[in-house]
Amino acid sequence: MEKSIAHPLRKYFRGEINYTNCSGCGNGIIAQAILWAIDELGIDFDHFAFVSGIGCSGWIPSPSFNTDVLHVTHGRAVAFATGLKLAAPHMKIIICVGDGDTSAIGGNHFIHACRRNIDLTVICVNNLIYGMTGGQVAPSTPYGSKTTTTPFGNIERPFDLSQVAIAAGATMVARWTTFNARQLRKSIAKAILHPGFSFIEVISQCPVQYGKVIKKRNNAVDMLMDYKERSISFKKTGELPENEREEKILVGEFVENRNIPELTQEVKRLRKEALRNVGNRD
Ligand SMILES: Cc1ncc(C[n+]2csc(CCOP(=O)(O)OP(=O)(O)O)c2C)c(N)n1
Ligand code: SF4
Ligand SMILES: [Mg+2]
Repeated sequence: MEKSIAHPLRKYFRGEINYTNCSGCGNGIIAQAILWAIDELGIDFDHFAFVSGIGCSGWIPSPSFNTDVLHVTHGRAVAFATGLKLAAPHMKIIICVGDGDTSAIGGNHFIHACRRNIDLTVICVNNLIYGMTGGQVAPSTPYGSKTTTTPFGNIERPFDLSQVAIAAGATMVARWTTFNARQLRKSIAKAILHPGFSFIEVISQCPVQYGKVIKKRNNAVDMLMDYKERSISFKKTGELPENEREEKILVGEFVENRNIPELTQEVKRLRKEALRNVGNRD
């Protein structure tokens, strides 16, 4: 008799698993990395809440993950998550957002959350483009790229999103590509336990929209092989000749600092102090 074996991550999904991503999209690798990290940590899934932006990356947890998932307006995922964390500080909150959501419309929310060191984990799916809306230029799109809105080539220099997070004060920052799935999973687990704002940037293939830009349309394997060849630990960049550095994708855990006060703890402390002061007034 044929036996059916359930996938070990099946328990984290509600009902039918119904992903709308194009085939070959990096979002599936990232969904697995998140769920494997949670599985390894052994924390009850009910203690997690996910907040999604608008964009293909927003559909990683929404509506499939079988816990609280807020799928909110474009650019506002970090703002919603900030409110949620302040109202329910015991929850582990993971935000799934695109590069456009993070650094264009949501740029201000993003940098201020970094500065506040609020205990949130951002998984930023950096496919270097607006995937969902048809392949428009994003603040992360490489210089010179011909996208639907830059048909003669992008004349703006891109943000290095991890460096923006570091400069704005995020206390844990890591970057991997979807080729580095194992390292990604480990960093996500670390980020979930990190008592402060953690930012995980994942360079991820969008074979359909970004594939058009680099002429590898629908070829996810070529894109993954490209990540394999071009990614290098940021600790080794000194060993590279200068003319080779630009081509490389620097990966690794850039920052981990546990000595900065976390925002919800600061609010708790302040509240206690305020109540004590009220009590001492008369
Ligand atoms: C307020 C608002 N502005 C614009 C849009 C249109 N819009 C939806 S997703 C998106 C960009 C998606 O790019 P990104 O955040 O990188 O996510 P991806 O699809 O690449 O994962 C835009 C401009 C919107 N839905 N709401
Ligand atoms: S458009 Fe790109 S990012 Fe969006 S689902 Fe398709 S492959 Fe993935
Ligand atoms: Mg994108």
